[in-house]
Amino acid sequence: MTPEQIPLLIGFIVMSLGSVAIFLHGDKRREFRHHTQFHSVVPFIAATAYLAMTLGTGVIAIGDTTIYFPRYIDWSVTTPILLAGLILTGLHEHPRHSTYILPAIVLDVIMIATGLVAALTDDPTQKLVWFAWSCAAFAGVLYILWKPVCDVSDDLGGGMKTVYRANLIFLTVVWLIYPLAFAIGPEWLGMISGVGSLWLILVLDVTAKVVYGFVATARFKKLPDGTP
Ligand code: RET
Repeated sequence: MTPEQIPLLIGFIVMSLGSVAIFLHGDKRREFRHHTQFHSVVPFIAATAYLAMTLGTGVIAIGDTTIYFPRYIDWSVTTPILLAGLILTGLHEHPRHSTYILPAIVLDVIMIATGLVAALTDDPTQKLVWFAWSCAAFAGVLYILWKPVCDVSDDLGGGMKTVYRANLIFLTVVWLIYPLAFAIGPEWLGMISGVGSLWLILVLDVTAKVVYGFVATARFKKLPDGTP
C-alpha cells in the first residue's frame, strides 16, 4: 500500500460507516426524514469516490500534479445535496421560497467545475483567474445563504431558525477552509506535500459530511412534532 492509499482507504471506511450511522441515528419523523436521507447519502457518495481513488481509478498525473477526478465528481454531487438540505431548513420547507435552491446549486457546481479547471491548468495566470472565478461563485453561494435565506428564516422564526443558524455557521466555517487547502496544496503553491494534502482534505471531507451530517440531523431531533 502506498502512502497516498492510506488516507484514501481510511476515507472509504469512515464515509461508509458514517453513512450508516447517520441513517440509523437521524430523525425518522415525516417532517424531517428527508434530511436524514440527504445526510446519509452524502457520505455514501463520498465513500464511492474514496474507493475509486484508493483503487487508482480517475487518479491521473498531469505534468507534476496528480489530479483526483473522483473528488471533484463527489463534490459536484454532494455539495448541492448539502446546500438543498440547508436551504430547505432556512426556508422552513416553504415551497413558495424554494426558488433560492436553484441559483445556489448552479453557482456551487460552477465553483467546483472552475476549481477543477484551476487544478488542471499549468499557466500561473490562468490558475489565478480560474481560482478567483471559483471564489466568486462561492461568494454568490454564501450571499444566498447569509442574506435572502437568512431573512426568510428570521421572519419565520422558531426552532427551524435556530437550527438553520447553527448549521449555516458550521457549514460556512468548514467550507471556507477548502479554497485555502487548495491554495497551499500541490494543485497550486505546493506548500504541503501530495500526501499531506490528502490527509487535510480527508479531515475536511469527514467534517463537512459526517460530523456536519450527524450534528445537523441531531438538531432536528430536538424540534417538537409538527415543526415547521
Ligand atoms: C475549490 C477550488 C478553489 C476555489 C474554491 C474551491 C471550493 C471548494 C469547496 C468545496 C467544498 C466541498 C465539500 C465537500 C463535501 O461534501 C474547488 C477548492 C472556492 C467549498 C463541502
